[in-house]
Amino acid sequence: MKEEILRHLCKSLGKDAAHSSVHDWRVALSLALRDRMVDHWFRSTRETYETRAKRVYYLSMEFLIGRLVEDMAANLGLVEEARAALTELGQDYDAVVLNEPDAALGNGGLGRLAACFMDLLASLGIPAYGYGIRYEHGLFKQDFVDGRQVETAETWLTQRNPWEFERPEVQFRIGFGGHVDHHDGKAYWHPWETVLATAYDTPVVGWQGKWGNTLRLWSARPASKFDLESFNRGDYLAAGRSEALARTISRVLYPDDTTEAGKELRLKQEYFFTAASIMDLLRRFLSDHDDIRELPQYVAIQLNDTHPAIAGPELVRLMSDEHNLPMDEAIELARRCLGYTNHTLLPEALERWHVGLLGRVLPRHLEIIRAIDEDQQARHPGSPRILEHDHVHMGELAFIMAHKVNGVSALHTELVKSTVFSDLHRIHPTRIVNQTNGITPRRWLHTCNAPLSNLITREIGDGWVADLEKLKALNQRTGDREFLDAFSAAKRQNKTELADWIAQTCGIAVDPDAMFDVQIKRIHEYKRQLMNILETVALWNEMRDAPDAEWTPRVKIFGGKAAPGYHVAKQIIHLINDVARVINNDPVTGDLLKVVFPANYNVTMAERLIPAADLSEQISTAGKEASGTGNMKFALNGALTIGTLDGANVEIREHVGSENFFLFGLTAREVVERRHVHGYARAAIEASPRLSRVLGQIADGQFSPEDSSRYHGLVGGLYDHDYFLVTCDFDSYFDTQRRADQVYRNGSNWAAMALRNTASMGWFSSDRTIRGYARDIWQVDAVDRAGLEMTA
Ligand code: Z2T
Repeated sequence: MKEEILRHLCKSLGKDAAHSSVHDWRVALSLALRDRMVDHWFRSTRETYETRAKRVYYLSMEFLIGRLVEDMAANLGLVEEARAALTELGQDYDAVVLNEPDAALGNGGLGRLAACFMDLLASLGIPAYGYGIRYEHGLFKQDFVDGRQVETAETWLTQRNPWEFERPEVQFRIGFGGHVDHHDGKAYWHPWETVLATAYDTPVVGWQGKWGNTLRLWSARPASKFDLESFNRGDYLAAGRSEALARTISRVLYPDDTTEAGKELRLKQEYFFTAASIMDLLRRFLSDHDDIRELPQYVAIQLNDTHPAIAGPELVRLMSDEHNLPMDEAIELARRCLGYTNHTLLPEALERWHVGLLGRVLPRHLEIIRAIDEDQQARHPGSPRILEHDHVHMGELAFIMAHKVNGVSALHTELVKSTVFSDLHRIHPTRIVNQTNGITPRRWLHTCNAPLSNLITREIGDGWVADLEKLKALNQRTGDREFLDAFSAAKRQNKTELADWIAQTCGIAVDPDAMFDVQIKRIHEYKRQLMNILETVALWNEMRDAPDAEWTPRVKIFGGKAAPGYHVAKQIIHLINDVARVINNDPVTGDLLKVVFPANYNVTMAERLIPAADLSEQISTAGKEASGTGNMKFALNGALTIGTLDGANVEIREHVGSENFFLFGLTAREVVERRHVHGYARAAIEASPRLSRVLGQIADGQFSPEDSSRYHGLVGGLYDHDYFLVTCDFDSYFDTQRRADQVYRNGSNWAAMALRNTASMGWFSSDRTIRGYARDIWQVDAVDRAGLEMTA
């Protein structure tokens, strides 16, 4: 390893060890690790080719990967070797690892899920490709200026990316606009502008390095040959168009998570990567099959939300316009290849495109979408329409073009059936299935939490890393004082390290013995960070009223970004920072209460915070969070959850036991009913002196003395239209927090409950999730080349 690192430093980077920076060492280490992946990777590709195995294609606008060095080293079993090599070379391994920028090609849960799935597909030996966009700029960087969020461009590619292989020979021409000619019963699309999609491949090797898949990300280039022709013809504008579009199309990730952007460039991004991926997989299929009718036996395409839903019409277009299949046969064939995952019920997130816009950008696809709509009407008269009120509804399109549609938690899937897609569900009663989300135990316990991971391995061996259900054996230790002490000591070590980091980055001293209470996720009204900060103020009030009472010291930790155009979310960030400033400087409460909000929450920060958390905040309005996956990461790392009956919380609570979960709040059904009660918010506030007091303080400017009306709008909104029922759940949330305080003060009971959480989370491994997709949707075998035990 040492020699390989030195060789790359010298031969690949052209650097002399004596004059190398931590960046150079990091890139050299990455290249040395990448070398070790390549053989596994080739072998996998060859085997798939030789056995003509069915391939899975996971199409996703987002892959929220984070750092790769440690993950790759861990999967290859080379962490200790790499550490030793760098140490011998006089370098600090941890500093080298920390030098890597996060690949932040995603907004939140949806993109992180795609990244976890890539790990699992490789570990289970399923031949698979992830397809997405190689954004030049990932999710924006967040700073706080006077407590306000300020965004700047993220620049992960300014340094070289050692993981990827550029594939200049893999190129597809992607057309936009223009017109369609029809003659002799055939359609000919003449695009107005064209860009080239070129591929960058990152090998993804699974646990124990036995199998490798490819993450292929597309980058846009000007279609230069085309340019030159136009240029020579004197059509300078056409030449410039391709340049301009190519420069923007893979430039930046849209920063909205669950609100639809609806912009032309976004539609072009969606078509760009989807079309390139479909052309690529068809080319691969046709290189060793003659009959396109066999496609569904060899190809499963999964659509990660509706962002790649244009895959349906694109497949139909290629099969009918280029391979001369009749339209209805093309539709049926495409359907047998496609699966669609729905990730949200929020109406503002459901993608719809104005027909004018879609017809302008993709004229042939609009014709095909009309044909699909008619085909559906002919077969199922009265079916919901794809085209309605001058809009193309991508949810309906994806549903109709997929043979399976899945939700991401049990509750979410039931709501998909009974709300957004109730009519389509009646027509296609077996199409909707559930696949509850999961997380990779490699990154989210083994690699991010060494103290706990080592303890578990000492106790039950290391089989749990590949088969997380093995953690169940820890349930026998919940009465074992000595083990519980060791379990608490691991948590305590993580908390000490986090406390040091908080001191360094935020300049706030926190007590590692206080309860670390963490809410990290995108800032959104439905996730109710607002309720959390209101509860913080209420607790502060009561601590000040009786400073000598028996309090459980708390550190309230927040992390998360707001979409740049989401005004209310940005106000919530500002409020949290304003409250933090006041509370953290209050000598009366001192160490009893601190509020910490480090800027620029990302995957790397999650890997620090989650292992150190005592309490996990999963407090969304019931019925709104499709699943959540952070909730799983916390419970796996031995945090107790305070949460509502929402998303996967429901299933987590069933697995860990209701006595080991702090439940509060209205149910999804009660939420819907409560909204019908006239003046429910005002009534709830008036019934709660505690909440009234807090809202009064905030509205009066007690936390914003320089601008006393700053939160009039935010507070007024709660009185007038508290759509997410912060006011209705506030009291039960506050009371449940105090119950958590009590249990925490009795430390041994807390540790036993936390251990039950860790021991019971095996089912939430993405092993189980991916096996579910393989069995119910893709019809492929999980071959278990990593030696995992087959349980499904
Ligand atoms: C996202 O992260 C999620 C849903 C979206 O709907 C978009 C984005 Cl970027 C379009 C999240 C859900 O909010 C979350 O509950 C879920 O756990 C996650 O997707 C993965 O399924």
